Amino acid sequence: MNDNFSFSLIATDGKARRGEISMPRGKIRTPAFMPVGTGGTVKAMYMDQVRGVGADIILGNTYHLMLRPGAERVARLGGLHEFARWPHPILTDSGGFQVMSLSKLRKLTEQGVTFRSHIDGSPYEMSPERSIEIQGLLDSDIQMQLDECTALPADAKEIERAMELSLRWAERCKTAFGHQPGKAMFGIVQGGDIAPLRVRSAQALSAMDLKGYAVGGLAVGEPQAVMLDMLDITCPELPVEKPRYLMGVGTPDDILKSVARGIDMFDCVMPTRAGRHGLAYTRRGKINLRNARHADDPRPLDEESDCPAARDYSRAYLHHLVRSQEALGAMLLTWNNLSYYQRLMQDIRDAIAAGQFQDRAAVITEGWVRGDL
Ligand code: PRF
Repeated sequence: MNDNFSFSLIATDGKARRGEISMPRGKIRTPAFMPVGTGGTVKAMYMDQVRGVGADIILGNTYHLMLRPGAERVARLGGLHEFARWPHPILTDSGGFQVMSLSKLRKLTEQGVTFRSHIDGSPYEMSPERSIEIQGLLDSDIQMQLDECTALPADAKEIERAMELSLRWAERCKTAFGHQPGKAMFGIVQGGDIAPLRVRSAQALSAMDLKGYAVGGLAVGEPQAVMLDMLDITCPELPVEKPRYLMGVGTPDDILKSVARGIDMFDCVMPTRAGRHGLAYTRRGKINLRNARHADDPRPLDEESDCPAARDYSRAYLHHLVRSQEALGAMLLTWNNLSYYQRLMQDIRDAIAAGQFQDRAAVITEGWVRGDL
């Protein structure tokens, strides 16, 4: 196995890229979808199942883990891989985004952010340096810079201030991270929905020669067309030979359209959260298992799937589990949804390698809208 972090492009099809990240804990086939394992668990899934559906990497959250059980404790217990029993690569988000959306009484300065825990109200400080320190204590393989994400809509001045602050924090994170051969620290492009600010952010980060780049500040309230415009503007400013990660995105449709614009990595709570709310993603679209029309339906979610949750249980049974609020309902639907997402990524990778990405994307999209459920 490779001692270093490296990214290689295997094929391109238009702007879509088929690649591979190689690092000591394993390989990541791209385009990749990272299941969200916020607090050291991909909710309602055993790690064996997460691996079994084809995930090469999962995401963890600095914010949640620093509050509970605490980064120093995780380090004493052997790091997050050992603690959570996931020996493969882990990417951690830096905490800035979660502090802004979850914590109380936040105060943001040049130095960093102070806030109170959403769990017990206790006070915390997080600087760019502390975020990298925590991600190191967790033993994260791909660490993210601390950034400030501006929710949209927002004033241009406010977007610019947060973007420039994020650039200065990127420099500090780069210094704090130092030289760690088998690991990577990614910068995060900000700039809201303002094209010149996106270009400025992407160019300044590119000049820092980081190991990978995320596009942040999207899917935060703007229409999909705006997000796609921002990707059209941002991706050409990023170095071709480095991986590109679109944070917190998205629906299967978002993923197809973002891959078409040159994105390599994704994470989103959608498949796991939807699974806990009775929603199933399938080749033929989304199915709400709460709906009474499924009560007598003996058909599985997808008879052609290789996931047992999709193939071996009737919709009537899944409906019953969801209505009864049984844990197994959340477990089976999460399994189905992550299986669907990973199957989608495999289809995308195969299609790019075969030079048939656009055709394949059209067929996949057609399947959702035909609606022959
Ligand atoms: N920054 C960080 N994490 C994020 C985002 C961001 O902008 C987003 C926005 N979609 C999701 N997660 N650090």
